[in-house]
Amino acid sequence: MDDRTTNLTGHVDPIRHDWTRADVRALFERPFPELLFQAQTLHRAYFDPCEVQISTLLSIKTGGCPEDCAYCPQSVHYDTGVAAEKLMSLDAVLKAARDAKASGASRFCMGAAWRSPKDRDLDKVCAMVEGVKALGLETCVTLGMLDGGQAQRLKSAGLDYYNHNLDTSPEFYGAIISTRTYEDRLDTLAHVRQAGIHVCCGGIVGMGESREDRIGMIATLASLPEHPESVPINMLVRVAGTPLMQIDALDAFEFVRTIAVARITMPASVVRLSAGREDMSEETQALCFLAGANSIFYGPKLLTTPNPAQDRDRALMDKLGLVPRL
Ligand code: SAM
Ligand code: DTB
Ligand code: SF4
Repeated sequence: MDDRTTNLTGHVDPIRHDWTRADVRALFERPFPELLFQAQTLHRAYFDPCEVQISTLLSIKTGGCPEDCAYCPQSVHYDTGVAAEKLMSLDAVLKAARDAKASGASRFCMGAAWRSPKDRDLDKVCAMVEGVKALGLETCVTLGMLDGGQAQRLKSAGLDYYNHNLDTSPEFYGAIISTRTYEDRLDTLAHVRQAGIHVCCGGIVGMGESREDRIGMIATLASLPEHPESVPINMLVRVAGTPLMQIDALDAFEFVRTIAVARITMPASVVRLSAGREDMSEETQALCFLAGANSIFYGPKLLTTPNPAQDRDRALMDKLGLVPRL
């Protein structure tokens, strides 16, 4: 494993994989101006701070999921009004991918509400990956748990990224999901890595977890043998019918802190300001970009819930002088 990365200034910097909870806690406790300065300094060492990577999401298989993730509108365990659908056709997926490319996305992320894919379904997803890649887009899928062979098949189809979130700390995980374990998640991440696919892995905040849980989540991510290339930080979208619908909203500054700590601990990774932007002020989003976020989901829908309209996001990027990363 190569754990050194050349930054934009040409220096070879060590990327740390030994972040303790005490280290991460100390970052969370820094005065806000110091935390943001540190995050910005590292952001600039590895990236152009004006560039934002743009991904578009498509739910290729919606609803009816057997897992009981307490945040998720697609679980069969909760009555959220999301109907179970079949896997989309290849043609419909490619049409959505063409539209996403025309709108300026560089990556197309396909999500399926599965615990893990069946072999027959995986063949169909592999064909989607091949087709989307042929359009000149980067490909990402999130299909639930994978074994080593399944990861290899996706790699052979040309998959660039696999999204599989740790979601929270190991301690809080059981309060959110009972149908799988943290170890299951880590096992899939290892299979994805072993297959040579880039890892997209982050979590959700605002689920009623404590700061210690946010610390535990970031410390786990930043202590993986290789940092995920892409780290989505989601603000919980509170969906009616899910057990987390009544949870108090997380303070916006705590969300910005979480982004900053992800940036500092995983400086060469792309940090995505993911779900939750629909209810976030422009000012909070701007603070997230200042704290080191450099990616968004673009387009009016996430998987099943709303995301800001494209003209709103274009206007925000223009106001801030941000440009899509090509
Ligand atoms: N079923 C697969 C899995 O769980 O890995 C893939 C799809 S799942 C919907 C992808 C991710 O979406 C979850 O890991 C979670 O982090 C995020 N997510 C789901 N519902 C959310 C919500 N209400 N608010 C924020 N993020 C959410
Ligand atoms: C991720 O971290 N966030 C995205 C993507 N990976 C797959 C999903 C957000 C889903 C929000 C709830 C919904 O729209 O259903
Ligand atoms: Fe299923 Fe994924 Fe939703 Fe959990 S997060 S219920 S695994 S779709």
